[in-house]
Amino acid sequence: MSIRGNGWWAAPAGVVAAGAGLALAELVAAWVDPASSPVLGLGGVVVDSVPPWLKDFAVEWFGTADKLVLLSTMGVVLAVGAALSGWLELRRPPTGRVLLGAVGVVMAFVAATRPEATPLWAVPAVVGVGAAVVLLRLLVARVPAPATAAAAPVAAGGTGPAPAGEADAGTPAGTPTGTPTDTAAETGASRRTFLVWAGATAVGGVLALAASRTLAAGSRAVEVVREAIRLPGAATPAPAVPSGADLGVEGLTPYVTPNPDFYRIDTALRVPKVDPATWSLRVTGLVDEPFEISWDELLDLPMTEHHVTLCCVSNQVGGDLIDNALWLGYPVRELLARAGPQADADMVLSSSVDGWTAGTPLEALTDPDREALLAIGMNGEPLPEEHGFPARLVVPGLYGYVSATKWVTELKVTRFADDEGYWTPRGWSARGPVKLHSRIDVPRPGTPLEPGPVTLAGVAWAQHTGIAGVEVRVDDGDWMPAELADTVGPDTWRQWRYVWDATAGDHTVLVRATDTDGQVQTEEEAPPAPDGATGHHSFGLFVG
Ligand SMILES: Nc1nc2c(c(=O)[nH]1)N[C@H]1C(S)=C(S)[C@@H](COP(=O)(O)O)O[C@H]1N2
Ligand SMILES: [Mo]
Repeated sequence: MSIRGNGWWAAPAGVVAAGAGLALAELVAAWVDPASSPVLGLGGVVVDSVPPWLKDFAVEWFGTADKLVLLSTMGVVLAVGAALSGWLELRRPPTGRVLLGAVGVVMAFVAATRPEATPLWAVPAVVGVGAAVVLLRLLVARVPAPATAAAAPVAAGGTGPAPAGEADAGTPAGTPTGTPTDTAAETGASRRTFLVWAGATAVGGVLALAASRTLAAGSRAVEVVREAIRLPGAATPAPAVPSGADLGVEGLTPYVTPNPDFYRIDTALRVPKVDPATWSLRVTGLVDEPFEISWDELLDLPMTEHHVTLCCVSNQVGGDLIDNALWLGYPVRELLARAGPQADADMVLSSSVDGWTAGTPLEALTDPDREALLAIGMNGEPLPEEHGFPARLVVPGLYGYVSATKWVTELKVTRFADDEGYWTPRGWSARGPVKLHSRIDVPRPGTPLEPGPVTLAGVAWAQHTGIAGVEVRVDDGDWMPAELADTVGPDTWRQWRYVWDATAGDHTVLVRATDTDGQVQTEEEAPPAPDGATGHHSFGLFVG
């Protein structure tokens, strides 16, 4: 064991070595497959193992930034581990290298066992961490000795060859150095040597990362392909949105959500890049005639357009993980009819290119009165990449986690008894019909209000059943009927408005909806897991 220094330089040496190695891994991954990045692979495993309460917490606190938070946290953990490996390598070689190597083995295993992986996906981790191990040795060997320790002889019987850094500094291992002046000069020289090596490694890492980004930008080609797509017109167009669907209240959520504002939820740390030219959808499982359909074949089919409000099961009471769009697609029931589901089937397990799956009741997909679509268009343009380009499922009335598979490539006809979607073994219900709900958007809590007429407004939804009424209550008053906006049909949310004659003081406002079956939204509070939150959206307002 060498007793050089106190680890001050060894820790950054570890970080630089590991960082450069991971940057090299990114470069190799950009060439193998951008999704084979060991960091993304590790992140994917973390995402896949998150318990429901933590997922809820992350979505609630960080919203769509939850992935950024995850990747930053991973970065910090990896940096601490790398620093530790540097320190260990200095104190007890080769434990630092062993630690890095062990992490590398885990990363290679994880990358190669991702749902969409090929064995080749282990290569970036192996190359990157292999490089990190070598760099760690090279850098730690050049860690400058502190002025005091430099004068002390290295313990006899030290393991391994003399670290190269000592040779560079012109001090043979184990030889006591000369005068204090010599020592200072040598320490300065060895520090320079170390900084040159560490700096060169860091620069190499940055260059590798930059090169990997440039290579990955090649996959922007998919965006170019997307922009060139001219969507076919709808054989069955959607009814026009009535002008009364938008009440025009300032601050109220628009009836149709513009694509850039549409909420995004998925487990993908990197948006899958799917080229329509290589995309196809397979219909398999318990069917008489399994088949596969290409992008060009799909585009030739008669398309249907339909407004559907998509909602996430993780949505909290009053939450905004819900939006409405006009979808263009081919009815899933036609695809299923062509395959011919067998009598004992009751579920369709749809899968995405990234291995994510949803289990949807077969009857919801074959129902002639429910426009379950294999969607290719969203609000008049091809699906945005983050919303499933080139094709996804949209099923009115079901939460996204059991229906809305993005980047979909397979519909496997099966049984609930035999298969389960991604979220079911993670604490979420196998079936997820959307729950009746309503939300107050205007005014926002904390808005200064004056006594007199105050407009309360929001949205209410009961997808595929339809909203029949919305009522508002202030404090302990009666439930007062709100004005309902128009809608194209039961599959979308509806705006509502109520003009409240506000009096000075503190008040609590509540909202509840009634669906067209006469069911009244329950006040009973339930968390999102396992099958959707319930309770009245309510908050305090001060009028003064
Ligand atoms: N491939 C894939 N599709 C997915 C998911 C996912 O994680 N991966 N999440 C689902 C969930 S939970 C929801 S709520 C909707 C959200 O769709 P959006 O991101 O277009 O709003 O997509 C669904 N489709
Ligand atoms: Mo969701």
